[in-house]
Amino acid sequence: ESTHVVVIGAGPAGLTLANLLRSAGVGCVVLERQSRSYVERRQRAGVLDHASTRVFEEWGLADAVLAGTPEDRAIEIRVDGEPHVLDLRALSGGRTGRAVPQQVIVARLMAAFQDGGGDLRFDAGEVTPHGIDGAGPTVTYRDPAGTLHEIACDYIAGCDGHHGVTRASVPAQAMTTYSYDHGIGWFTVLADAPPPRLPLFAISSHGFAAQFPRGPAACRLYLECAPDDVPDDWNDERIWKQARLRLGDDALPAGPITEKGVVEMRSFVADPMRYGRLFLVGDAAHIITPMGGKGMNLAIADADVLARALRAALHDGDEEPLAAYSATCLRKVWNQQEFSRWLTEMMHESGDAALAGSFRRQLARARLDRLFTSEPAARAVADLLAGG
Ligand code: RFL
Repeated sequence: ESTHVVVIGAGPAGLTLANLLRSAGVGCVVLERQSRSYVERRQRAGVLDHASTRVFEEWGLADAVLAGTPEDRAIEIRVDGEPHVLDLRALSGGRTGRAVPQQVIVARLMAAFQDGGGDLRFDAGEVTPHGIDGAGPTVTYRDPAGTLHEIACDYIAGCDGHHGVTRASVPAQAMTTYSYDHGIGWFTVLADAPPPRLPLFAISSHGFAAQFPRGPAACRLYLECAPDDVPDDWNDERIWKQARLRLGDDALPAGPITEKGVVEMRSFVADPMRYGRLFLVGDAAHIITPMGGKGMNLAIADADVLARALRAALHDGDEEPLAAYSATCLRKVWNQQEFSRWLTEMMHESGDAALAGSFRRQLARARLDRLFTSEPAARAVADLLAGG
């Protein structure tokens, strides 16, 4: 069996890439370790930034992916209970994104790919790339019946997330990795409780909190916590009490909590995002904290760059864009890492003086205040949220 590209992993990176390759007329097979229902149920991100919406529009996938999804037009930053609204639509010159849960995007991308005859194989065990530094790589995997398969290909796309098999198959000396622990914890819950009117960031001396819509009837809460907290430290009563306190809203409606966990507030970047005929895409190459909402969007941006480069290589024999793939993606990755770190520092230090000391708290408050009093400063944030 052979194809042009084997895509390993069916998250946002792999499914976006697979759809774009289909649009480009490049054959591919997608191998996913998990079952279809597991992939469809995995809830994480909730915002497609403007740059991601442009990717789907430019590749003719706007109807399939974006139809009916609400505009992400503004955010609220609540400081000690006082609301400040940033009108992202006005500040970015209309470059808004869409508020849409990750699992909705994943389900739509899966449907679009398979409706068009795409080859997507779930429950693929022991997926292993071979010969990535040679001219003819292969990928082996075991199907649920236990049969071993081998697919020969021109290129392999590693879209298998942070703990996948592809980055691990690159020799350590061939890649520089950067890792950063932000020194804080975020406890997160998904709840079937009314979402806030706007994505809400709240700053107070009680600690940072955020509440984001996840569709019309659910929300995600993030609550700053100790980095070594475990989910059992947070029962429902503590969750809603802290949410009300930090959001400055005694009447915040509660609802059944459907998922809880502690987010690792860690960043990671691998450079280069390529080894031989293997290209790393999305979380396989880099992770970023949820602050700023860029993880899924960087995965989609990488997929766009790679699809264009593979089309040029396979259709036109032009390898230049593939040679530039890593540098092109990493410029955006580092820009967004900086933005995410900047937001994290500002939003945490302006609340909690214990975190960085009283002098830095005043600096963080000045940075925040600048967003509400200087239009150029607010525009810079809206521009970064739009995704460049
Ligand atoms: P994914 O989504 O992890 O998908 C990887 C896929 O590869 C499969 N896989 C394998 N398949 C075959 N063989 C193997 N050996 C395999 N190993 C793994 C996995 O089963 C999976 O299907 O990576 P991808 O596609 O790069 O997409 C990245 C995004 O999912 C991720 O960046 C975001 O979810 C991050 N993230 C957020 N991003 C945002 O843009 N905005 C947000 O608000 C946001 N919030 C979040 C988040 C991530 C979170 N968690 C759980 C880490 C909130 C949370 C809580």
